Amino acid sequence: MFYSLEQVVIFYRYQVKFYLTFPRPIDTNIRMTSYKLIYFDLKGRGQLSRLLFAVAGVEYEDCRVKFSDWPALKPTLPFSQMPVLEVNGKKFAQSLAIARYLAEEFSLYGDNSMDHLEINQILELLKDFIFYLDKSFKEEDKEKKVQYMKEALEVHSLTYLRFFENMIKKSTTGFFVGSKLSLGDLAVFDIMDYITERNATALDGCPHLQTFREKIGSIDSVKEFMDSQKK
Ligand SMILES: N[C@@H](CCC(=O)N[C@@H](CS)C(=O)NCC(=O)O)C(=O)O
Repeated sequence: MFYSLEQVVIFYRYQVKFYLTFPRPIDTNIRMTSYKLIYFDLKGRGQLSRLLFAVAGVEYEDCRVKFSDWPALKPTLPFSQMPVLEVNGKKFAQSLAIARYLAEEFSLYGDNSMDHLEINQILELLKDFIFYLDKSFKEEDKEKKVQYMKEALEVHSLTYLRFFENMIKKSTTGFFVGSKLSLGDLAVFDIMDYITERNATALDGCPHLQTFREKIGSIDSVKEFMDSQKK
């Protein structure tokens, strides 16, 4: 069956009029992603993800577990450790995997695979440093525990801060990767906060990192978040 041009025009006119008169109803099946971050009431390995939520302005449940509730919660988590991120009720673990996922969701993971490589370089460096903190956390002998923490904060931290200082010194944009804020910047900012809270002079030999810290710390969302974390 063939339609005349006139019939086709009438048909489309009618359709346009119909959609203008009866706009499509809002799809009630579209659901916002719900996030719940589960971690101790500490900065530690959970803080980078909290910072990502704050910078992205995305709502989430910041579930802070009391030490007294931990033994009961531990066996219910994927790898019996925190942080854990629940996405629409499904649980995921490993702090850096969570941070990467959130950064990707919030467009804070750079623009291409080269940016990802540069960001991951920073995250892996961070992991290498955290090894020394973990050495202290896992030690049961009290004297050794204190000694390992001292070494982590006063010796090893300086090595890693120096790496970051050299990287940011070469940056022409003031950011670690590309020309905009990314997970790489937030990861370095977060570890600097952790270290300087425990070793106030750690950044003394790192003028570029100090400038970087001021720059990131003065971003409204970061400043508001950091102020909210002071106890
Ligand atoms: N590689 C894991 C390590 C997780 C981890 O060591 N979590 C610690 C807190 S920072 C924990 O859950 N400790 C309590 C326990 O193991 O019972 C990650 O990055 O998430």
